[in-house]
Amino acid sequence: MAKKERTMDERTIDPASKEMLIRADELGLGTAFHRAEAMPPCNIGAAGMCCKFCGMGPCRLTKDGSTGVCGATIDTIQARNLVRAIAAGSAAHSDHGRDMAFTLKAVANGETEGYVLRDIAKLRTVAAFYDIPIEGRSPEEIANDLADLYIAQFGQQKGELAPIRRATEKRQKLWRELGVVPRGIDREVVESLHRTHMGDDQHVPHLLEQAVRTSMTDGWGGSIIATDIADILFGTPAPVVGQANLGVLKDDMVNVVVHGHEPLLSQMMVVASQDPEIIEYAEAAGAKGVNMSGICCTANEILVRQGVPAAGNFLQQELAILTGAVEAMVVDVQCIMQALVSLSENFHTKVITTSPKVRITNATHIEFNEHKALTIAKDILKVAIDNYKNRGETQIPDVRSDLVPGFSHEYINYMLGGTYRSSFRPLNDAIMSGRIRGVAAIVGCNNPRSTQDHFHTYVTKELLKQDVLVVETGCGAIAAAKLGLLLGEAGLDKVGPGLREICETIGIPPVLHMGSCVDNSRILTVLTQMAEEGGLGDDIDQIPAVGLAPEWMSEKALAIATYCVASGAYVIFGGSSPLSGMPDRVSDSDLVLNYLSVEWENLYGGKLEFINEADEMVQKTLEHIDKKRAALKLPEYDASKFGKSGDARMGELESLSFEEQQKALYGVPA
Ligand code: NFS
Repeated sequence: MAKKERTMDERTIDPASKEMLIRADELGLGTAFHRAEAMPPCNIGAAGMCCKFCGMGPCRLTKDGSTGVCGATIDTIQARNLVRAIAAGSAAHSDHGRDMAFTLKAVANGETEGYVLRDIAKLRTVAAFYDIPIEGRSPEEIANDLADLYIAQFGQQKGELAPIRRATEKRQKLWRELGVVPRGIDREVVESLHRTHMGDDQHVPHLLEQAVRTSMTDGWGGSIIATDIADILFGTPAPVVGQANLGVLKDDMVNVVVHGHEPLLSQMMVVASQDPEIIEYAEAAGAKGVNMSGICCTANEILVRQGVPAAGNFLQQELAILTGAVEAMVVDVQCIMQALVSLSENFHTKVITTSPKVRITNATHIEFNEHKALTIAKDILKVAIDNYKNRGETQIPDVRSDLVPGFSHEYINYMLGGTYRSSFRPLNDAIMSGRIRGVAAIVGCNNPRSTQDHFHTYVTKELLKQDVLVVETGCGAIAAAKLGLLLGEAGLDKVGPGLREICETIGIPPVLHMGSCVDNSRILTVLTQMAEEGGLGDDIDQIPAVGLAPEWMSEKALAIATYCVASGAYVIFGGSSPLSGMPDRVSDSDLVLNYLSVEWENLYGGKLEFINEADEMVQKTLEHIDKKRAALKLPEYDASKFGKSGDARMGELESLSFEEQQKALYGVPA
């Protein structure tokens, strides 16, 4: 494939990103956008046809029927590559959960600095779920037991991962029958690495079964653990006002951007930035204070809880440095580009690594430790403030959007019914009546090989027009935020008539920002509670819902896709397929791709497909939603039935008889 330099419109739809890419060009500096253009992907590896698991290779299988030196077929190689990616993705999310669990244990035992048990109600709810005694016990005692239970999930060797009991009864039974319930988080990840070592598991269905088992250690393991504990320590999200895009950086303040994933340090940095000692220190340096903002999922963690602005999503990490206005970019784990450090050398920005697990050559390392969290957070901020005087010329794009994030599953439950009758009933009823055609979860990354934010926002906008309620997490949520779709009634002119009625009646944006990528566990919880509420079948695979990652790039995304499939969801991935194989392969040799779409649907009721056209993603989503509606015998979606606000319609209905009301609402007499 020849090198191809793209136009600005092909690189990104985001005006702030365009402005910074022009600045990069003017300064002669490269970014991931430029590097992606300069280096087309290897078409053998990208299609999953390369095996480099041993020293006899790498083997490149470019002809139908060819094998690796050991005799491995292309199907085996593709399945092994997928299992390894899922193991890495699950390891990342789960290790995040492990750090949270150890911190909860330390907080419960008074060994930390700066943290408190903030959401005692959630602590009690979660503990009670696992039969941890709560009555007459202090929050610290309960938290200690919950931390022990969660820590034990990682090293457990036999039995079942405890959080899988949060799935529907039917789903748990299915998993047990299929033998895919994870025994322990670390055990499944290790077994995946073992099985994919040279000379081990070579049977595609058997490998893909382990892919499912391993992915569940993420969605029904580490991610649920991470979300629960983040809520307990930092508060369960509820709607809050925030802002997104590079325009949140401030010319007259010390800009500190936190980037990565674990909220442990970023939350403490937010606390420290408001400390009078730090404000005074910043003022003494000539700034008006410290302006905190975030990139990637750590941005989402502090955005959904405190409304701390998001400077951008994955592809904006370098662009933030290009503003010249960032004193420090403080990173922990995951999604951090090595290029940040060399780029920062052209400016005054300090890239500060903080995790014992992640160092980058030539970055400043200030190691984080939860036992001295507040002190370390202040130390880091002082390094940033000291750097303010070194700031050169800046260019901050005047581009930012307001948004209302913070839709935890607890809040969604509450908002639908109020304090005393919180319930998913109104949501289920809205789907059953056809006001809401179905639900789409649009999640995941940016990828410089796609047009940044284009797929996310195109698919989101098209589905909203079709009365599909959209929930989002991760970098997809930040993309929608930048487009103004997360702002209450401001986005409603772009929404179908039935969904609009619901949004107006409840007072919610048409796109609900549910948090970071580990918070996809919240989406599993919402879907489970919808299934348990009744009227939409008795399990996730019957709900008219689809998951999409239109611009995926990370191994974590593949792990998420797989646990969503195992939970019964249809998942669509945009952009490239790591399993596309040979261009002219005939269907019977597309074993792995077919397995993911056909066999997984037979087994789990969910499936994974790779689709690279945005309109096709929309069309397949709607087809699936309508198929599920038909299977539930719900009325066919008909937008013309709706169009007035909930209140206006209720007024009209009052004059009708009960039968007529039922007919008007559900299309059938009672
Ligand atoms: Ni998810 Fe979050 Fe963004 Fe993708 Fe990276 S930040 S964990 S992996 S790029 S959504």
